[in-house]
Amino acid sequence: MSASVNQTDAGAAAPAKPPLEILLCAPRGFCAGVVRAIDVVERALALYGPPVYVRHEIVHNKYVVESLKRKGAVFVAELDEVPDGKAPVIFSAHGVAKTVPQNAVARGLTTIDATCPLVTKVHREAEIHHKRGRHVLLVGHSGHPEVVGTMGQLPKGSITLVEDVEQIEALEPENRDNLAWVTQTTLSVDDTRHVVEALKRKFPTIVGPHKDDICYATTNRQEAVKQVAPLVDALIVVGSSNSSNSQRLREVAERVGCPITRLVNRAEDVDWEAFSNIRRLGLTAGASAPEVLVEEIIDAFATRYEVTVDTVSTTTEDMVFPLPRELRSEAAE
Ligand code: 0K2
Ligand code: SF4
Repeated sequence: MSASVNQTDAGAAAPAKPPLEILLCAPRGFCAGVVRAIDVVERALALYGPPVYVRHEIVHNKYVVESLKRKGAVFVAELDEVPDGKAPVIFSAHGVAKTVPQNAVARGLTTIDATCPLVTKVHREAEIHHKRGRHVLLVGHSGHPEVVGTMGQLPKGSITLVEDVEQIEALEPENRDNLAWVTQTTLSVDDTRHVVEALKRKFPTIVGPHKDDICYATTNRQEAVKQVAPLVDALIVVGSSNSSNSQRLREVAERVGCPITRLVNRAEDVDWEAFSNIRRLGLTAGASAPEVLVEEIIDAFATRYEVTVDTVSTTTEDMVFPLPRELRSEAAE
C-alpha cells in the first residue's frame, strides 16, 4: 500500500502532513484589567520617558514583561529598589498592601496604580466588612501577590487566609457569628464553590458576595475550556507558570479528563513528543497571555500538521476599564 503524498511545486514527493483540527477557546487571552495595566506602563513611558519602575511583574507573563523592559520599564520586587527622583513607580494589576503606597508617598515618589478595578473592588469589600466589625476570611492561594495585597488592606489579625476545604475544619475564629468571606479573583470556580459551601456549613451566619469574587474573565475562560476539553486529545494553555488564572485553565482541562494538558509560554516550549499523535487540539490563553503567542503556536503546529482552526465560543466580552485619571489622554496632553 502506498502512502499518500503531497506534491511540491517542483513535483518532488513530500511526506503528507497528518490532519489536525484546532479548537480555539473563546473567550481567551487578555482581559480588560490586563489591557489596562499594560496601557498604564506604555502611557507612563510616553508621559514621563524611561525609566518607569514597576513593582512586581505588571502581569504574570514573560513575553509582556520582556517587551516592556525593552521599552524602558524597570521591574522591581520592592519599593526600596526604586531610586528617589521623578521617575514614577507603577503598582501591578494584582494590587498591593496599603503600606506600599503609604511608603511611596512618604518617600515623595510618584505612584501610578495599575491594580485591576475588580481587585480593588475586593479590597473595598474587605474594608467594609472590617469597618462593620467582622473578621474576614480570604479564600485564595498563599503567597500570591493578589492575596498579599488583599490581606494587606486590613490590620494584622483581622483577616485570615483559607486555601482549601481541609483548612476550614481547623478554623476556630474568636467570634464565629461575626464573619465575612471574600476571594481572590483568579481561582478555580469549582474549587471555590466547594470552599464557600464548607464555610457556610461551618459558619451559617457568615456573610459574603452573592456568588464569589472570581472575575468575569477567569469565569469565562474556565467555562470555554470546560466545553472544549472533552472534545480534544490534548489542550494547550498559553501563559506563564506564575499566572494563577492560566494554571487554573490547565487544571480545568485535566479535571474533565483531557489526556494531555500543558501550560506553555510560547511555541518554543511545546513538548512536540507529547503532541506527536493527536487529531484534535484545544487551545486557549490565560488572561495575561498575548494573542500573538496563540498565533505563533498555531503556526508551529501548521509546520507539522495540515491544520484547520475552528473557534468554540461560550460567550462574548466587551469589558473596558478606564485608565487611572492621571494617564487619561486629556491629563497626559
Ligand atoms: O492570574 P494571576 O492573578 O496570577 O495574574 P496574571 O496572570 O497576571 O493575570 C492578570 C490578573 C491580574 C489580577 O487579577
Ligand atoms: Fe482583572 Fe480579572 Fe483580569 Fe485579574 S483576571 S486583571 S481581576 S479582569
